Amino acid sequence: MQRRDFNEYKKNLGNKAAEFVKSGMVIGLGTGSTVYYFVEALGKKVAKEKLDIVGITTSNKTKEHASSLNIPLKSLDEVDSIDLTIDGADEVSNDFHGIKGGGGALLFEKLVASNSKKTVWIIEDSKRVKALGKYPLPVEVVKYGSEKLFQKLEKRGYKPTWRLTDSGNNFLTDDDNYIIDLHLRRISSPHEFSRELIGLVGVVEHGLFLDTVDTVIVGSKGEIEIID
Ligand code: ABF
Repeated sequence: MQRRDFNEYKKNLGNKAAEFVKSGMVIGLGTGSTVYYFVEALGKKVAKEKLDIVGITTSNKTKEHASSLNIPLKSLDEVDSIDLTIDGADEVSNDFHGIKGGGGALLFEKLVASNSKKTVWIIEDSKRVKALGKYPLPVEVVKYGSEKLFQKLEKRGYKPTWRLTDSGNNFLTDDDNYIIDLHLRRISSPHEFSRELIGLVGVVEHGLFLDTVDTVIVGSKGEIEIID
């Protein structure tokens, strides 16, 4: 698919998601290349319609982008709750569970999502899967003892790899933690696996977003499908 078409899909998805935003709302602003277009559309809507909204960001990257568009922002603890969060995802299964964190923002994304009345994911059709796991599962870990944790994951057969920057250093999240990606191919019992991972000392959070999303907006070949 031409890169231009791909970005066209993302733009359509971003514009469609912006239609969900009403004045007076507190909006969770996700992270990723599709959400980028939602934030662009939201910035235009705020300016054109003098929309009275507050954004709660999920990453420094989104914070910089939203600030550059004069979208009013607050931190999560400055609001009572979030009315609507728009975010991306890396994989979405038929039963509406997801893998997120390809962009490294999973912790703040899950914090924002877990404080949102409604969560909407905007994804390109190729992200839809029967079962989760083909996409490497991001696990955010504290630095101290992370080598030991890596070895533990290796012993359990989870095929861990360190998330690295282009220069080969450990990728650091906005919360200054490391990310280990697990190459599982298929996660047969996501809820059980979620409990196992979160039970490991040193794991801060992982990219399994279970029972989280309310609506998925899917873009493909110029069509937009809204699945509730
Ligand atoms: C974000 O959206 C991340 O969790 C995920 O990596 C990213 C994927 O979206 P896109 O493909 O639009 O960049 O929420």
